[in-house]
Amino acid sequence: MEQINDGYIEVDGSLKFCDRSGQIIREELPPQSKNQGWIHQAQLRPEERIYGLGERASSLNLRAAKDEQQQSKIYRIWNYDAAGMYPPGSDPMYLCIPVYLGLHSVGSYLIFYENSFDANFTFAETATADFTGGSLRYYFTSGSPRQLLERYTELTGRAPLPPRWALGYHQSKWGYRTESAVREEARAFQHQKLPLSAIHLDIDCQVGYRAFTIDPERFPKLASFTQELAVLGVQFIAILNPGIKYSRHSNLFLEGQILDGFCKLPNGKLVVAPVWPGWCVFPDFTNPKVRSWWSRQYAYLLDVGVAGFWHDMNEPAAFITSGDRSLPKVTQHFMEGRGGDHREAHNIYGLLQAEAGYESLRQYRPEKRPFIVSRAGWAGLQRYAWTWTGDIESSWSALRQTISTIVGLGLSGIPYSGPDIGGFQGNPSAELYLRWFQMASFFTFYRTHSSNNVEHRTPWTYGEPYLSIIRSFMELRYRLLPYFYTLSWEAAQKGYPPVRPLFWAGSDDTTLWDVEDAFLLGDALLVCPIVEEGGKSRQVILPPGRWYSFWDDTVFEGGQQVSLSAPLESIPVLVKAGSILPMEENKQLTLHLYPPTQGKSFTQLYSDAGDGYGASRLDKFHLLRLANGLEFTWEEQGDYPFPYTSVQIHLHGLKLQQAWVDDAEVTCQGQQLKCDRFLKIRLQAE
Ligand code: NBV
Repeated sequence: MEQINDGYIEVDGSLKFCDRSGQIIREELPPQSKNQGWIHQAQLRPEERIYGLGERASSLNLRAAKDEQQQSKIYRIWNYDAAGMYPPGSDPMYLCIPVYLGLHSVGSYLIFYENSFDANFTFAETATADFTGGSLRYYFTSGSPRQLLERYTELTGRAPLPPRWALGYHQSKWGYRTESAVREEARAFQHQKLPLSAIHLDIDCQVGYRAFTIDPERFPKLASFTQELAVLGVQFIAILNPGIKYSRHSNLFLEGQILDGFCKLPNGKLVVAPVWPGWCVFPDFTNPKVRSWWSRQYAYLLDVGVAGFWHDMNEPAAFITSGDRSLPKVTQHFMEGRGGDHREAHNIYGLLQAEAGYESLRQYRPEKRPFIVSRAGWAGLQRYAWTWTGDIESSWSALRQTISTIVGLGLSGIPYSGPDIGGFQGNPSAELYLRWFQMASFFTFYRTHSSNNVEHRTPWTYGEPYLSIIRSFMELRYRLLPYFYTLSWEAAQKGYPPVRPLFWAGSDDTTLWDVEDAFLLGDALLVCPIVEEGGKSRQVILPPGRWYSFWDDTVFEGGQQVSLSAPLESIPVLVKAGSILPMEENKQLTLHLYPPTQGKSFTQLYSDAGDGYGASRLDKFHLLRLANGLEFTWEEQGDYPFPYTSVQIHLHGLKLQQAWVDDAEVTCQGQQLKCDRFLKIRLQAE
């Protein structure tokens, strides 16, 4: 018996991981070898749920999904381009990670296999990991979901703080071809009085779809254009695919050849496959020299003001009509000097490209934080990039699917992700786009994007009343930025994903284990999207505690199923009692207090300049429930000056009668009071 931190391991051919009291958390069967790989199995308890495996278009609890024969679904770990459209249920996806979280009546644990080979996972009576190669090296940890994510990201890395603008709204379209089209789009946002933080330029801005190009004929003055957009508060994001045109007229091809940096077959010939630019060769990102060469390519685009990059097609994807749609498995890779082939390198290809991109942005623009969105990745992608859920079809079931996919990514260590709002392929109805938009207002990556063969899609495409409702959600998103940004800081510190499953609020509450049509945003907000056409109300099972309607302060007691109304104008959003929700508008900070039912609660607010690596501050708020009201204290920490010109307190749930700021009585305006900075506020309320 081997003592470990939170319990012990028993070795008797099988391996038992126990908690301190001796209860089994996980029981593994002896590993078996199979061809060049191996099979690793563990007993699952009847009630056990499984989450994770990176990006999945499946049920949140991966064990619940069945294939057409009603057998347990097989999840493949092999990054895969769905090529233009995928429906819910599709597998594999673009960003697979061999990590999962198990949750049962004794506790929860996380398993991460440090092996990038192709593998199949199934979760029936046993959890089976069937790897086609590589060694059996894995990490086990048990604890609450919070602890699991903290430890997993201690191992694989945490997402650095993004630039604050990245948490705003992004507009994208496969189809922006010219400077004037992009200018018109940015101005239309202004004209429609809609906030906009970034515009994404897809492959149509390029010359012959080639990486690191932006057509100078169609974007004649790029440096002044990116500047012009920046003045409007809009960042310019450019797409990049890893395939390099196989042509002596391509500088990148010549440079990469001199470096001997492209992937080759065992016979020494270049691997050549069709992608957007035509026949392409593929940089071998497993070679540090290739990564540093690739890194240098971003420099001139950074110099002309490109703010961030969008890595597409990096599974890597090729236009091959069947099979893996990628490079041949025999493709040779440098593998940091030890040599290997595509069977091992495939899943880490996008990750290493993202590393090269991230290092480039750190090196060539050190005063700003990198922003990269990558379609493919593997464990640790969070250190370098955000992701989006690719080419999902435009349907109600796809809207619903998005919730599980994003929550599952978060539980796999990837905190920043979002869908193409409205779906990539197809034309959503006005209602579908609106409901999708409302939901996405609470995801970290907030972007409308759509295919080149569908109608142009913007927040104003469907006219009224949709436009006004969307505007109100966008405005809400921007008011919530202090909250989002603090969640980002928390993700950087602890690895907690901002978007969480409901069981995050109480993992021993079995009724929450399968909730996949609602999610938590941080600890304070519970978001219940409308996932059905015509839906005007919905049910949700509430985690323990008291919850307030964000919209009208209606009180709901947790631990039960409640019915919530959802007119077209809104989706149900609830706030947990004890939360302090920081919201901003015109440099004014409003602290929304939701009293704890009893005792104390604690909230932090993180602020800094929004970009760069300068000073920061933490404002720490304590809320104490008293017999006749509340005591609210404020502690400041850090060097960054307080960024707001005024502070307002808004009390929810109790009728505000009298208030004292640092012992001096102040007048209240209804439920609100204005104040400067303070140490202690006493609120008399019932
Ligand atoms: O670059 C075009 C598209 C892009 O719009 C989409 O977001 C990516 O997921 N890209 C895929 C390549 C072509 C897909 C058919």
